[in-house]
Amino acid sequence: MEGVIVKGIGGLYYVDVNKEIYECKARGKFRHSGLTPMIGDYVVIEVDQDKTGVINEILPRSTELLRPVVANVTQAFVVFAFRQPDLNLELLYKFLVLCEHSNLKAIVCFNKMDLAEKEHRDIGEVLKNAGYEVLYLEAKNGVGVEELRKKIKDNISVFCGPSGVGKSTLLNSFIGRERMKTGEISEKVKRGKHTTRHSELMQVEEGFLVDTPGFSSLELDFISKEDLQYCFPEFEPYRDGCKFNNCVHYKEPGCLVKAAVEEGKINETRYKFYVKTLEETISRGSWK
Ligand SMILES: Nc1nc2c(ncn2[C@@H]2O[C@H](COP(=O)(O)OP(=O)(O)OP(=O)(O)O)[C@@H](O)[C@H]2O)c(=O)[nH]1
Ligand SMILES: [Mg+2]
Ligand SMILES: [Zn+2]
Repeated sequence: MEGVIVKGIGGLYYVDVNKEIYECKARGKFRHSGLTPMIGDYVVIEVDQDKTGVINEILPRSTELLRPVVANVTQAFVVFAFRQPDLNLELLYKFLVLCEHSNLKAIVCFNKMDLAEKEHRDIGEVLKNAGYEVLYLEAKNGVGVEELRKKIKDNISVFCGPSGVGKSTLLNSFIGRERMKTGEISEKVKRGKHTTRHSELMQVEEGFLVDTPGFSSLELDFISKEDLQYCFPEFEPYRDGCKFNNCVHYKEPGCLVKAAVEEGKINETRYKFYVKTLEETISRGSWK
């Protein structure tokens, strides 16, 4: 049978096969080959009558997220607030770079709009112009939640963003009803910050959701100088026209990306963030 690992605790993996859960061990061969099953893995299992079984095969992963450790995530709900906590724009941009680098579709979710001011939406506009989908939400009041719900189907989606922005509130608004029914409300989810100890895939609307704890900082030091530009989707229409084909859109002459910044086609703050990140990469040296 084929299923997806929804939870892993102490060497046991819980595999969902059409909404039935099987408790499985991993074959020893995985340990020897250094391949560890991750939640999100699509696996082939062999089961006994009592619904326990073994994982025989791990199917190739489309993506591998490391914080939290989840395989095959297809999209990220990047949740931020403008107030409580105040928006850390640089951190938001870093999350978006990480999503691009990890091959995840990012959906920017500005939550707590009940506390935001009108001008704050200008930041959302910048991101829309860069090619991102942007949603405005009030998780506490259920505003915008239905729109987000529509995006769950057929995806493994991860909620990420800083602490206190409302990730768990959003997730709970999706799982609440279904969990209530079976009387197994996850305390781990409710405790917010402590969710991650054992991450879990939660099935909602024919898709899976994963909560994560809030991050207050993010290092992008694993992205090379050459790769960084590909994490900025708004550079795409221009980069092939640069004078040098190895242009990183920094100090090179004949750079169409820089020209687009000067013409106001690419947002200057976004470009400045790119340059700052690039300079950090360069100063770390070329061995990375
Ligand atoms: N004003 C307002 N408060 C909200 C909204 N959504 C959630 N909150 C509150 O924000 C607080 C933090 O929410 P959580 O869902 O725990 O935040 P989190 O992102 O999961 O935080 P961590 O687990 O620490 O990363 C809670 O007190 C929520 O009730 C909203 O739309 N407006
Ligand atoms: Mg939380
Ligand atoms: Zn260039």
